[in-house]
Amino acid sequence: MCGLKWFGVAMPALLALVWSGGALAGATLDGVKSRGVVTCAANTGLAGFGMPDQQGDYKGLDADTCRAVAAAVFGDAKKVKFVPTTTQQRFTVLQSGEADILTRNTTWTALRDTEQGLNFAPVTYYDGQGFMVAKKTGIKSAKELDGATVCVQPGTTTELNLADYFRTNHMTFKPLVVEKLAEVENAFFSGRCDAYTTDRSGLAATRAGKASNPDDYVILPEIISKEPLAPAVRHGDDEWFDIVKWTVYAMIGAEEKGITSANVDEALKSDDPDVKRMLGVTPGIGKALHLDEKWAYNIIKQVGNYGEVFERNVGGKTPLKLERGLNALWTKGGLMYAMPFR
Ligand SMILES: N[C@@H](CCC(=O)N[C@@H](CS)C(=O)NCC(=O)O)C(=O)O
Repeated sequence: MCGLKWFGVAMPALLALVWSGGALAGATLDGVKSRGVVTCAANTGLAGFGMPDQQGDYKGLDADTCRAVAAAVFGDAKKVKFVPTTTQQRFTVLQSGEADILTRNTTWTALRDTEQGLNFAPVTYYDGQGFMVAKKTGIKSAKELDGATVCVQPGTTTELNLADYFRTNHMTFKPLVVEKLAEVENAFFSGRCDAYTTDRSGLAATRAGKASNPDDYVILPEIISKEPLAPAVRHGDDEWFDIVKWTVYAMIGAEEKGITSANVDEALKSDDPDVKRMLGVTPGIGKALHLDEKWAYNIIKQVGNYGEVFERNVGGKTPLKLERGLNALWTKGGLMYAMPFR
């Protein structure tokens, strides 16, 4: 039998149209508006990406992505709420609807993008996994780690890549798996593991923020994986997915056009048709996203372009001192590239 029919559409097909993968199409923006905040699943201890300061105000590149979405939706980057999550909880918090976006140094992988029901917005930080050791060990390469005890957090790509790397290189290791970041860091700094492994940005954050003397630790040269870190939303709500996607493109696109938080008002007078469409001087994109035409203007004015966000949180003048590298614009040898504003 063909089951229930409604206006000629088979019921299961209709349900699949409206309800796919856990999110009601269009429901997220409505929910965000009625709550008056964009809720983001956040990291609680990763300097430069997501971490509350002493006032409890979340700081970092991921936190700023959340603020940028709030600027796009409400014209007010402060209308955000952060839900603290661990590596393991982050997906459930998004899936259950407790958060509208996952902004928590999360790697875009095939199974997360499919089976786990996530849709990834553009990458906000191209990373790769590395190892950190104490300088006094004299270890210069990951190839010298045969037989080492390695500290790692569960529920991460890190744990999986670690096993792949040692197996591929015919080496053995003893994993010391610790769920809480502070505890895994303590285990490493107190010498319970020979090496600590995670995304290289995370190693830089831990070394800068938690080591009693950062110079006593070295990050080994090997990059053993690709870790494209990107914001994610639930499957099934294209409207919300578009908003988060184009928020990231607005930040990258603004940097491509040389538009900053400081000169965006000047840029409103630009003759460049792309800039006019991006800033809503020529209307259309805002309406298409179901947002105010000033959506991108508000992001740039209140949060900044991608380069500003990068430098403020993780760049050369911050304790992390990360170089742009792969995160430079495509015009400068990197991978950051905004889709056309038309
Ligand atoms: N990018 C990797 C790793 C993400 C991850 O959770 N990294 C750790 C180490 S940098 C972390 O953020 N820990 C913070 C915490 O557990 O509070 C993934 O998506 O699985």
